[in-house]
This record gives sequence, structure tokens and C-alpha cells, in this order.
Amino acid sequence: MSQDLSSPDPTAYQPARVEAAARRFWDATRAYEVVERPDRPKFFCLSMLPYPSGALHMGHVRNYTIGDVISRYKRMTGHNVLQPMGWDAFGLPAENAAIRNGTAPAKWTYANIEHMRDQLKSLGYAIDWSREFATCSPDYYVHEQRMFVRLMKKGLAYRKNSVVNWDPVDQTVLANEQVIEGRGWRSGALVEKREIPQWFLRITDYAQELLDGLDTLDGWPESVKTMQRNWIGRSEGLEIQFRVDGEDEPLTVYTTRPDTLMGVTFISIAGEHPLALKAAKHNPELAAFLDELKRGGVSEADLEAQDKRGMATGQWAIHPITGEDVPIYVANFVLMGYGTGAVMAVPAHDQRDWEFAKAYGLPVRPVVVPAAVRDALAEIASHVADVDDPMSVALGGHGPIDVVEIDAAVAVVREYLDGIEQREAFTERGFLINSGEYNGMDFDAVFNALAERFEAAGSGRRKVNFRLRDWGVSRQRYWGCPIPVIYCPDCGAVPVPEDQLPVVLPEDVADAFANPGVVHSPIKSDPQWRKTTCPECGKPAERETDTFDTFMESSWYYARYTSPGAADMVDERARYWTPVDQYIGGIEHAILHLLYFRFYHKLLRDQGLVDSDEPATNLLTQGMVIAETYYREHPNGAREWFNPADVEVERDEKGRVVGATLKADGHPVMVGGVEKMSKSKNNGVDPQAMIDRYGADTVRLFSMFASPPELSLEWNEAGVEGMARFLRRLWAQVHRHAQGGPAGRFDPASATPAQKALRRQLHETIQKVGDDYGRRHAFNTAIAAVMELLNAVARFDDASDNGHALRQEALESMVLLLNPITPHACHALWQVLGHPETLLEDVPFPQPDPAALQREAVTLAVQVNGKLRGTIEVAVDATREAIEAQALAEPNVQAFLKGLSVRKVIVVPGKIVNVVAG
Ligand code: ANZ
Ligand code: ZN
Repeated sequence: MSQDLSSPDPTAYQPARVEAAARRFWDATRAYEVVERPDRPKFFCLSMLPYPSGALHMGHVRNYTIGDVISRYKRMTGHNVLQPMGWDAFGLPAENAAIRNGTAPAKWTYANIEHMRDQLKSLGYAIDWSREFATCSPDYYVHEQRMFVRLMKKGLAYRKNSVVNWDPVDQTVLANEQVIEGRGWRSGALVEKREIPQWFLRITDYAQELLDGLDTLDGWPESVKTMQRNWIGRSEGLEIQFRVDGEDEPLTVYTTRPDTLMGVTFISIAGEHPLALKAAKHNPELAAFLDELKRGGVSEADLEAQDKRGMATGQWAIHPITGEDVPIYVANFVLMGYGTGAVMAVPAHDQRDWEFAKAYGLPVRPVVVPAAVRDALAEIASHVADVDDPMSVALGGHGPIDVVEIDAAVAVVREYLDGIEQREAFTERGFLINSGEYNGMDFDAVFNALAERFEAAGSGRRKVNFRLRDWGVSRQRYWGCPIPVIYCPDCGAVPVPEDQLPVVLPEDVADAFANPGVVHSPIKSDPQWRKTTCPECGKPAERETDTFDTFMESSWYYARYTSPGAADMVDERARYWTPVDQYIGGIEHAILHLLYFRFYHKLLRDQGLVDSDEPATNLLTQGMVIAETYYREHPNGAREWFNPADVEVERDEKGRVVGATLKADGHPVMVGGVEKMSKSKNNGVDPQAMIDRYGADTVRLFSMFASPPELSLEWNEAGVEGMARFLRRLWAQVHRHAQGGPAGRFDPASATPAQKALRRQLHETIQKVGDDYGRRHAFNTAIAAVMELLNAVARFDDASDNGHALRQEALESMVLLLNPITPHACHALWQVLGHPETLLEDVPFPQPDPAALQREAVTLAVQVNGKLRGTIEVAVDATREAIEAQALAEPNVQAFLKGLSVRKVIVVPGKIVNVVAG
């Protein structure tokens, strides 16, 4: 239902007019521009900054509305609130759009920012726009470049050759998570491995601190902390050296399971391991296999998904304890970048090794058993005194033994052995067998014994490893922050001197993109741009033409918001505002962004720029926005997806979609189920269309009402219409009430029971909403409580002065309670209620009146033998004895007790009295 702008009734709710007026007031008074102030607690409320893709989507609307509600609420409760906004403006989509349309990425990006800023403004967010920036502006990235050269000097930024995922179509290096099933996430091309020089930030220096810090983040979701812990992946193990036949250099493996050492039946090494390369020199078949391994992604997930494949190198390692020869294989699941790139393979106890051994006919030797098997073996040994290998008894290798008592024990051992032989590796910890002097020991005992043994012999050591790798920040793309390095033939890689920063990315590059379909970086193809002189020796030199990963910009943007215009990255204002008190964003950033963000904060701290260890105390990860999908299937099986806006939906009484037709032709379409809003299913609902139709407040209200913030939110227009109706009802009631003239103060002393009841509901609602906003972040239940209160006010037809005063109090409170969610309408209604135009965030949030919350009497149901026989009104503070007496005196209860004797009276306070009689 659209609002009627030509409505002659000035008291009709006209969102477009109301919203424009409120925003004019906020702009004119610069209501949300803030400075540091000592008299109030600060509250930094940060929502993840958007990529300027062209238009807001519902995910943005949800994210920013949550942030705005929290911000406004915090300000109403006396906080000095900073809510900033900016643009994560570098990145691939701008280049891809440039390739498609022949426009320069900068131009496309700036135009998108203009449009999206207008959209954000039309949603009425209480943002301090004076702090806005786009990360693609040299004023912003100059600080990032300066930080980088400082990190270079501290050794925290360095360059090394590294194997990367190479997308041959997009001509770029991909991050592991951009490789999906071995293919580039955007191009779909088969990814190759390549080795190229890249810049890295030494995040691994902070691995332990990043791990330990998670324990201090009580305000972060457990799920995010778990994902970060797994990503950091700390493990404790041993490095053990194996001598290799005919080699001087030992081969070192890293293992977290040294207890399985006696079960090693081969060694597997990565394709890039020096030993593999050496062996391949004289082995063309192996060389071809190594080549093949270079294809496919480098991430663990990719490797995990592949079939276990390998090839013998022809080399042999010598087992450090038994002296046995074990073959060395190249295996596709061993990563060069983890541990030592070599693994002692224990097929009985590692599933990957097990699969590999089964595929290549290698022996499987169990050495670790669970307690039950250990006990069974002991039992066998105790019955068959003359055997020293109870396992061989279990296997029947000892010839027939006639001891019935050990049948059960034999079965337990067989079951264990068959499991390993036929089904899968036994990967749990346990007790050692087949391990000579280590037999019977548990994990910790063997671990320590072997660590000491190898450390004493100089052939091994304890080692803590992290899965976390250093952060590769080089990208071969154009639209990013230039890496501030100069290569000199004599001096090598030289940081650009700070006084020569920024290294500016040229923006006027439309010509370079004029040839559609060619993917290249204009700064790589321009021979002029890269030409420079060496800052150290003055000789001709060349600039680095790679740019930073865009996670670089989003790692420190929060800090820049605190210090607009600062000469350095931030100034002393950052100490006041950081850490962020509430961070809000998508769960998809749980690992990388949030880890880099935490890392960067520690870099800032170590540069003396901030005081805290962690950048954000509280994190809220909002759920997805989902919607129904609609499609038709073409004869060739292809599906054409229709946008919900183009479909007429038929629902049953429960609101479920039962049928749908295309508006354009009136013919049916298939209902495809509710899914995340996406381009591919064409089920995105355009926020702009919703704002134009219903107004921003309705859109905000719906996105907060339809579900709690962490869960997914299903967009459905019937629900939006419900919200619009509620706002119209509120609007009408406030106006009707205001026509009754000014109200006095409510006098509790002369209140009627109906007035007391309404006032109690009002103050219970105030209490609930404050708690829902501030502590629980349960905005949906807060709204539901206000809706019920409005219904109660509507039913309250009390024309007395005291009644009018109470209605005034209720409506004023409701306007303030709803203000964080529907600020425009509330801004207008506050004036209708007789106040001068003012900033509602400066009006204190309503507080519950304890006297009003007091319930004087409660109604209790009285049962006799489980059947309801009457009700009684008792004082809230009535004693158990008084309640019992009153229940037994109730006339109807008395009637049912006639002729019976009371055995027991059960009182459930506040609810029910049950009289047991017989
Ligand atoms: C022998 C063994 C026996 C292992 C067993 C596991 C189970 P985390 O905990 O993640 O650190 N490994 C070591 N380096 C590797 C590499 N570069 N690529 C692939 N796998 C590698 O894992 C450590 C375990 O992963 C190590 O312990 C090693 O296999 C394997 F029953 O050694 B284990
Ligand atoms: Zn030089």
C-alpha cells in the first residue's frame, strides 16, 4: 500500500514528508557529529563498511539498522556515541566493471559512492558524516603506505617467493578462500600453482597473542572465536630427523603424534620438497607427476577434497629407532608450507595415510590401542602364560589355544584389528603396543620419552606449530593501494621514503580498459609510471606494480574514523575512542577480516598509537537476509528466476506461500523455496523500492521486527505491510490524543484499577525494552511489547483528566522507546505530543518507575484434585498460609470439598493452588 502524498488530511501519516523534515533538522543541527568529551562514557558503534558496489542491498540495511538502533539507544542512555561510515573502495569488482563498460574504476567507484551515500542518508542513520572517507583516496592510503614502510624497517613486512593460486583467466593470485573446488571463484578457471615474489606481513609473530586474546573477548560469539582458534591452529609436536640412504642431509618430519612412531611404514613429502625435486632430476615419470601436482589449489580444503595420490621417489629413509628402511613417497596432500613439508606416515592411525597406504599397497601397523583393547590383551596374556605376544594369540598366529575364558578378550582385539584393516584408521590416543620399550605407555609418557631421547641425540626437538601463515598482501591487480617499494638493480627492494608518500595510483586510466575483455593492470602496462630513481643511490630504478590486498584497508579503517585529518595514521583521539564498543557485521568475515583487524590493532599498539590489546569488545554477527524464490523451467532444463517484486503471491491463512503467478502474464511460476538473497536466484528485494513505497521507518522496523539479529531474516512484503499499519495506528492514536489538548501529570494516588493496570503494563514495557535493546539485543521482542502496549492504550477509553495524563505518559514513552528504530516518525510525533522540535537522542530514555511495577494483587487459580474450581485474588506479598486459607474459603471450592478431608494444599506462587482431598 503506498502512501498518498496528496492526502488532504494533515494528520495522516505521510512518511516521505515526515522523514525529510526529520533529516533536515538533524542536518541543520549537525546532530550526530561528535567530539571527545570527558563528561560522558564514550561508545564507539561500528558497522562493517560497505563495498561501493552500486546500490545498497538488504544485508546492508539490516546491518546498518542494527548499528543505528544500538547507537541511538546508547546516546539516549547518556553515552557519547560515535557512529561513523566509510567506503571499502578498492577491489576487483570495480576493475571487472571497468573491463565490461570501458570506464575507469575510480569513476565507477566514486559514482557508486555518491548514489549509495544518498541511499544511506535516506535511511536516516545517526552517522557522523564529517568523518566519512573512501579507502581509495590517497589521503587515506598514504597512511597505510607509511605504516608499511615502517613495518619493512622493523622486519614485520618482508618479501619472499611463494607458491600461490594463479587464476589463468583473471591473471591474478587468488587467496585460498577464493579457490572453490580447485577453480577461481570468479572466472571458474582451473587454478594453477605458481611461485612468485610477494610481500608478507609477519602476522605469525603474533600467533600466540592472537590466540590468547580470544579468551579475553567475552563479548564475541563463541562460534567466531572457535573459527579463529582453528584458523590459528596451534599444535604441539616433535620434529624428528630421519637419515636418508645416500644423503648427507637428514629428512625432518613434523608430527603431533610421536606416540605412533613405531607404526611408521613410509614417509610422504610435498611435491615442492627439495628431496622430491632432487629425485625428479633423474626420474621423468616423477618429474611429470610433480608438474601435475602444480595444478589445483594450494589450500588445505582443496587438498582435503582431492583423492590421495602419490608416487614413490625411489629413496629410502632409515627409521630412527628400528633402523628399518621405509620408502619415501611424494603425496599430494602434504603441504610444503606447513611444518617441514614431510610427514612420517602412520596408516594405522592417520586417515589420510590409511587411504594412501590402501591405494598403494603399503603396510598398516597398529601401535596404539584404546584402554579396552589394552585390557583384553592383558587378559589374554594372563591366561596364556607362555606367550609374550598376546596379539598373535588374538590373531590365531599362536596355533589353537583352548582357553574359553579369553574368547571375549580375543573378540575385542579382533574387532579393533578388523576395524583398522577393513574400515578406517584408529585416530584416538591410547596405549602403545608393538613399540618395544615404549609398550604400555600413554600419549604423554611416550611424547616426553621420545622428546628427551631425540633432544639428547640432537636428532629432534619439541616444536609448537601454527597453522596460521604470514599474510600475503601482494595482488597483481590495478585497483588497489600501490605497494610503496622501489627496486634498484644495486640496492634491491627499497622502501619509498616517507616524504615521498603517497605513491599515487593514477585514476585516469579509461583508455587502458578500452579494450574489452583484456585483463591487465594499467600500472603494469604503462612503462612510464614505474620508472623512478633509487632513493638510496639515485640510479634509475622501478616501482613495485603490485597493489595491496584490500583487507589491508579494512584492517585499520576503524582507527582512522577516530582521527579525521590526523597527520599520522591516527592521533591521540584514537586513545579516547578505541576500542570499538560494538562491532556489527556479517559472519562471512569471522576469520580473515576479523583476524587482520585484531592483528592490525596490535601493530598500532606496538607503534604507540592505541592503548588496548583488542580492537573491539563486543561483536554481533547478523544473520542473512533471505527471501522466497520463483522460477520457470525451460524445455532445455534451464531455470529462469523471477524477482519477488514481479510475482503475485498467494498465501494460506498461516501466511505460507501456496502459489504464485507472474504479474506480467498472469501465468503460474514455481515456488523455489526460501534462500539467501542473491543475484543468481534473482530474489533480492531492492531496499530503495521498499523505502519509496513504505518509507524508511517501516523498512527499518520490519528488518528489526522479523527476527533476532543473529538469525536469518525472511523478507516478505506482507510483513512489511503489517509494520506500515502499526506505524499508521500509532500515528493516528497520537494525533487523536493530542486533539484532547494538553495533559497534566498523572496522579498515582487517585488512580483507578484500570489506570493502575495500564500504567503497570507501560512500565513493564519500559523495563523490557531497555533490557532488550541494551543487554539482549532482542529488538524483535522489544517491538512486540510496544505493539501490545499500543493495543492496550487503544482499548483504554478513559476520558478523565488522570486518564488523559496517563495516555500522554504512555504515548510519550512509546515514542521514546521506538525512537532508536523509527526515528523519523518519532521525531514528528514528539512534537505532536506538545514538545518543541528537538533531538530525541538528547531526551533521556524512559526508566521504569518501581512503584508502578508493583503488582498489588495477583489472581490465582484454585484446583481441587487437579480440576479448576475457582479463582482468588491475593496480595502480592501474601504468605503461604494466608493463600491456603483464602483458597479453602472460596465458596465454590468449599462446595467441592464437601464430605472430603483436605490431605494437602500445594501453592505454586503467582500461579495456582491445588487442593488434594479425599
Ligand atoms: C604422524 C601422525 C600419526 C600424524 C598420526 C597424525 C596422526 P596439526 O595437528 O594440524 O599440526 N603433517 C605434518 N606436516 C604436514 C604437512 N606439511 N602437510 C600435511 N600434513 C602434515 O597436524 C600435524 C600432523 O599433520 C602431523 O602429525 C603430521 O602427521 C601431519 F596417527 O605425524 B602426523
Ligand atoms: Zn640503489
